Amino acid sequence: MNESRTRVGLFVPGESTGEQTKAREWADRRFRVERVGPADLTDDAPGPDVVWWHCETPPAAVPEGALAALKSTVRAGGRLLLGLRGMAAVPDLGIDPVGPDEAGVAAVEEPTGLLWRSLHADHPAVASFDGLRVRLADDGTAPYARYRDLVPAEGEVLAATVRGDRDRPEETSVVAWHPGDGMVLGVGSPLLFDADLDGRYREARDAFVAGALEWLAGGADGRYARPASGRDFERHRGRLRGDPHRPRYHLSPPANWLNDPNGLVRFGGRYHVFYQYNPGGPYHHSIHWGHATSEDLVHWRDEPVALTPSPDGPDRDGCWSGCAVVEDGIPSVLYTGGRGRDQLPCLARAADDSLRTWTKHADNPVIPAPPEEPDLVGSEHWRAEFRDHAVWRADGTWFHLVGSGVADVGGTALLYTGEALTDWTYRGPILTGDWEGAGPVWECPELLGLGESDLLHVSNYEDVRYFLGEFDGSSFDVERRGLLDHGDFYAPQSMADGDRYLTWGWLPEARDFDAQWDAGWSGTLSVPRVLDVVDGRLRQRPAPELTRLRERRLLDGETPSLSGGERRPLDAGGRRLELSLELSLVDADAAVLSVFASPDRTETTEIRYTRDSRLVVDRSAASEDPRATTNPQSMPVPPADEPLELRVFLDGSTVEIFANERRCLTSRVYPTRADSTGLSLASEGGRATARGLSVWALGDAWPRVDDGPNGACQ
Ligand code: DQQ
Repeated sequence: MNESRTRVGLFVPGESTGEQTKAREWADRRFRVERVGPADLTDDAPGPDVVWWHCETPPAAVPEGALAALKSTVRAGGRLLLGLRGMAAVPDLGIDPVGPDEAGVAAVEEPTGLLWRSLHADHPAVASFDGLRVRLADDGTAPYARYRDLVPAEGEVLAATVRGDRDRPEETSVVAWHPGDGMVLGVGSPLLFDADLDGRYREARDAFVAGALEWLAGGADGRYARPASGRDFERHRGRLRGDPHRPRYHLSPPANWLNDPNGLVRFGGRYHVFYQYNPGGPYHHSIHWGHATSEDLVHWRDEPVALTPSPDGPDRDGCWSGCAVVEDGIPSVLYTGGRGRDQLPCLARAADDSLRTWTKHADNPVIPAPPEEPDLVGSEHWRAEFRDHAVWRADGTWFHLVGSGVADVGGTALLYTGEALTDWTYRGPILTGDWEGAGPVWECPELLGLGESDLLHVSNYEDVRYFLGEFDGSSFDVERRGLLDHGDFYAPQSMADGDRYLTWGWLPEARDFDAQWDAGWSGTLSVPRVLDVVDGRLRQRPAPELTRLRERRLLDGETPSLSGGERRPLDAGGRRLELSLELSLVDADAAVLSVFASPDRTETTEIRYTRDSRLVVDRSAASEDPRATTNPQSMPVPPADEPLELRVFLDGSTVEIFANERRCLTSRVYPTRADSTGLSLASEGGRATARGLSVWALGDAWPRVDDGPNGACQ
C-alpha cells in the first residue's frame, strides 16, 4: 500500500474537516502517516520526516499554543508543508516577518495552478512536468493565502499562478523558506482532495504534493533558498548562463527583472550601479534595488539587494527610481516610494562603505505631497504622476528634479531646492513639454552640466528626449533637441566620474511576457556611454574601458569593396562581438551589415545604411520565435556622401550601434538557431566600400559560476 517510507505528520490542531479527512486518505495510500497535534511536537519526541498543515481555517483562529509548538519544531530543523491558507501563519511561526497580503476562499472556476519560475524548473516537485504551467484543480472551493503587492522578506518565490489561459505573475502562490536548519514550503494554490477533479489535474496534484513532501523530507537543500550574498546571486546567474540570449558583458540582473539604472555613484574606488529589481520573477512588480559593483567598469560582481520595500513604510509597494548623492562623505539615495495611489520621495543613507546596507530616513517621505500647482496628471494607479529624482548641489544649495506631467499639456520636470536632503521648497517646472509629441509624462529627468551646454533628458514613455541649452537656476532654455537613442533604450541615468559623465540606459525586452517568463530574466543595461558636447552638439561614445573586453581580434582593419548586388560573408562571427568600420555608399542605394545571421539567412538582423541618410535595423527575419518583436527601427545619419563610422556591440540579444559618435540605436533581437552567428556585408544598387573593418570577440563581465543543468559554462 505505502509506496514511500517517508513519515508524514498531518498537523491537525482541532477537529478534522472533510477536506483534511480526504487529504489523509490520500496520504495514507502513499506515505506512513500519523496525525500530529501540538502535544506531539515536542523537542524530545522523534518527529515525522515532514509535517503537513493542510490548513482550511484562518491560522489566526488556531490556539496560540499550537502555533508555538509548530514554531519550535521548525526552529529545531523540522520540515513543514503549509497548504491552502497555511502560508498566512508565516509571521506567527517566525518564518518570515512579511506574510501574505491576501487570504480567503475562492471557487475554482477554471483550471488553476502553478506558474512555476524557470529559474527553479529543476525543483523535484515539478521536474516531471512538461512546461512551467501546471494546473492542479478545475473544481471545488479553495481556501488560499498568497502574496500580491508584497513579496516575502526571507522566502524565495517558486511559483505564481496560472488561471485558465492567463498567467497571473503577481499572485505568488509557492514560496520556499530555510529558517535555521528547518525547511518550509508554502503553497497557496488549490490543492484539493475533496473535489471532483478531472483526471489530469488529479494526477498533477498527486505528483506535485508527493514531490513536495518528499523534497521536504529529504532535507538540507539550500538550492531554492532566497539569495542573500553576492555569491548566491552569482549562482543564480550561473543557472541562466546557458541561455544564448543572455548578455554576458552587459550589466544584467542575476535573474528576474531589471529596469532603470539607479543611484549611480563612484565611491571608495568602486563603481556602484543599482537598478530596479523584482526578486519575485521576470516582471515589473514590488520593485527593490538590485546592486552591482565594479573596479574597472568592465568586470562586475553581484551584490546583495540594497533597498527593499518596508511593509509599513511609504515605499510598501516599491522602491522606484532615484539617484545617489554624496553628502559629508556619506552616500544618500533619493528614490520614489510607492504606496497605494501615492508616489513620494524617500531618503536612505548608506550604513556601510560597501553600500550594501542602507538606513531609511525615519520621517520618509521627505516631500509629503506633490505640489498643487500646476495641475499634475494622474492615472487609475496614481493620484499624481510624481516620481524619479535627479539631485545635485550648487553654491551650497541642493537642487532636485522630479518627473511629472501637467494635465492636458505635457511632461514636465519639477524643481525643488533645499539646504538639506530632508527639507525641500518647491520652485516650479523648469521645462514643460507643451509641444506636439512631447509626451504626457516625463520620467527620470536628469540635468547634467556638460561644459559649454547643459543637458536635460527625460523619458516620455516612448523615447528618451534630450535638450541642450541653459539652466539658469529656475528654468531651462532649449537650444537644441534630439533623441538619446532611437531604439530599445529607456530611463537612462548618469554617474559623475572625475571630469566625465558615464550614462547607462535600460534596454527593455522586445519579446512578449511569456518569452520573458520562460527565460527567467528580463532587461539589461546598455554599455556605459560617455556623454559630452562638442561644437554645440551632443557626442556619445562607448566608455574607452570597454576595449579591455576584447579577447581576440577576428578581423583587423580590412577594406572590402563590394560591387552592386554583391554579398560578402565576413570571416568572423559570434554572439559577443564588437565591430568597427567606416561605410561609404559610393554609388550604391544601400549598404547592409548583417549580424546574428544563419548560413541560409533564414535568421538575420540587417543594419541598413540607405542613400536617404538613414540607418535602419530590420528585424523582420531576426528571429524564428513568433514572440519576438519584428518592427524596424531607424535613425537619421549624416548625408550619404559623408562616410558613416559605426561601432556595433553585439551581446546575446543586444545590438548597440554608435554612429559617428553622435547618434545611437539599440535593438533587442532573439536569434533562435545555434548557427545564427554570421556576419556579412552587402551592397544594393551600386558599389559600396567599408574601411578599417575590425571585429573582436568580447569576453565576460561576470565571474563564471556554473550552477545546474541550464548553467553549463560555454
Ligand atoms: N520606472 C520606474 C519609475 C520610472 C519608470 C519604476 C521608468 O520610477 O518612472 O520601476 O522606467
